[in-house]
Amino acid sequence: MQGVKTLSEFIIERQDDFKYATGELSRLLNDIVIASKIVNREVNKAGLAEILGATEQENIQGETQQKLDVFADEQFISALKNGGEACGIASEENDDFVAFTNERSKQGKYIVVFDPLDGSSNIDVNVSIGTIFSIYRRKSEIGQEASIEDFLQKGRDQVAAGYVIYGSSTMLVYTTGNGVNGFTLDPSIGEFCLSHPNMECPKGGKTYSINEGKRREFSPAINAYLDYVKEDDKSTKRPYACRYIGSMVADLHRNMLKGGVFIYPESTSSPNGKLRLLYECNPMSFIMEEAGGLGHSGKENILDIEPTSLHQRVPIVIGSKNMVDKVLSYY
Ligand code: AHM
Ligand code: MG
Repeated sequence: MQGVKTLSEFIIERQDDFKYATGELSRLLNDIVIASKIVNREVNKAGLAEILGATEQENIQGETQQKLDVFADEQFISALKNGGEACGIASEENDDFVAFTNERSKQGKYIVVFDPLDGSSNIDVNVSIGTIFSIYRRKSEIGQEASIEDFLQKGRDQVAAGYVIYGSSTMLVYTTGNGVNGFTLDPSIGEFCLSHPNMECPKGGKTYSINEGKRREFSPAINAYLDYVKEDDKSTKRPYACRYIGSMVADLHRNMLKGGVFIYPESTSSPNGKLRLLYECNPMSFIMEEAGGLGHSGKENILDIEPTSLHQRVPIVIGSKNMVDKVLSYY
């Protein structure tokens, strides 16, 4: 029987694939892994915590119980701050970026941006949620505090990106630009183990994911595509199946394994869509592209967009390459 390969072993083994390899990126990834294990533990008992917290809002230490997304945010920030490899972070939960002021962190070469708990409206109903992260080399001088230019980098400049899906099992999927690998958490040993080496997104599929309830607000192009997916045509496996979890990580993870397209388009009430360029669209597009898929805004490749603000939103069409191309053909 072949032994398991843990994520920590894999990260060290692949360290040399990375052009700036000095071990810091490996340590940074390990900090993220530790935070995600802690978040996983809390996510798994979220329902229970609510039952226990129902009569009293304070926990045993007298601390007010926090919302899980705030808890997750704090876990990632403290793991990255204590790790000392990142000079700062930006997250969906914070209005501004956080520059770490301790001396060790100021020497850090990287910044991390993340969505600590994506799909958080699914927490209360026990449906899969996720964490998304993205790592860049800093632009500001080493030894100084992180500045805004460190965070407003194109997705193309990411050095690593990944997601964690807290589903029926917990998985971590990441890339450093040399393919995509997936690891499943074995709760009995508390380790992520390599379960999905060299993940490739199928070029085509028969699933589309979109919040179709908003159809009347979508452009004629998206509406034309939504007519197309419902037509009867055996040769192209239509009509397609619609699957929409409302958790980007879970929808994209399924499409990554089975093929499919995920669309969060512009609409009359949200001209830039809903999803954030830095925390959601860039990391997911980097992973998808590394797996042979594509992420596109309808105007340009997501990874080529020059960000202008931290919480910038962007419409997105992402997933199997041929399916994304088909959607774009209607624009
Ligand atoms: P969140 O970061 O506030 O959780 O929002 C992001 C989520 C995505 O995971 C999901 O694809 C989308 O919002 C669903 O939005 P909607 O309910 O508008 O379809
Ligand atoms: Mg989100």
